[in-house]
Amino acid sequence: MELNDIIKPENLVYEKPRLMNENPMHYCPGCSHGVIHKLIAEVIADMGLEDKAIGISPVGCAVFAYNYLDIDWIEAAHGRAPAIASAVKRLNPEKMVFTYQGDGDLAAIGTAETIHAANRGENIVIVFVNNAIYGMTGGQMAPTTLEGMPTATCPYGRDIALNGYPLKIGDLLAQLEGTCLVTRQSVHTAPAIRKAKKMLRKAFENAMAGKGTSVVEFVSTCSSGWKMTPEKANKWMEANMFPFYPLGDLKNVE
Ligand SMILES: Cc1ncc(C[n+]2csc(CCOP(=O)(O)OP(=O)(O)O)c2C)c(N)n1
Ligand SMILES: [Mg+2]
Repeated sequence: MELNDIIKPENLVYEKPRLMNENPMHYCPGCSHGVIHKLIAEVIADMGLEDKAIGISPVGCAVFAYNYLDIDWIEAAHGRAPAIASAVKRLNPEKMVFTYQGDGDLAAIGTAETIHAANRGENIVIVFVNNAIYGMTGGQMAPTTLEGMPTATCPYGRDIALNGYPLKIGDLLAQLEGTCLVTRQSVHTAPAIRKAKKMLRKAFENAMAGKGTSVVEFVSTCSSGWKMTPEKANKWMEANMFPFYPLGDLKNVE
């Protein structure tokens, strides 16, 4: 397209991704899940994988992910998405199979499924939304809750002596032979969204090329659970989450 065409008003329309339907989202204002859904919809369409993508949705705030993206989905029991994804991919190797999981789902009740699927090097993508809290059930402490961070079940802040250390499960997964990509991204700014989209595409390509397990962690906010405005939550995330969960690739095998 020529520059003159690009700046015509009819070409400046910001369109919703084709794979996102008209169902109104249930997410709170400022929630990262909606942006991450959008990126997944865009990358699947960009790669022409509309008929090949199978998502495994979690238990957590993203439990209704299947309501918003018009691709095939299976709903997993809490934490079991990587086990289901393993089976679906093995039975349908030509499909692009991904899980979509929160930190409670992936790093608490589903720790075993996550680690063993990644250690087996299943050719799946794990999309991991780390908002450091159990968003859906009212903001309880998650394994990834930061030291000193207040939640409904640790109102005075996470106490290491009592609750243990926050779990850097991304670092742990990067140590496993079966993972080919473990990357930590965020969607709080336009440049971060662009970078995250690139890495999501790389992960989907790895799954189609049979390179092993790819993990895309999104360091995210939860305005409701954190009891902050969306703007304050983004600032708090930059100041507190990023130093502990630094963005970037933890492992990227070419
Ligand atoms: C077997 C089982 N145990 C517990 C629950 C309750 N439960 C629902 S969602 C959830 C935590 C979700 O947190 P997370 O995975 O971080 O997702 P978020 O809502 O923060 O996106 C829990 C404990 C459940 N539904 N099933
Ligand atoms: Mg969570």
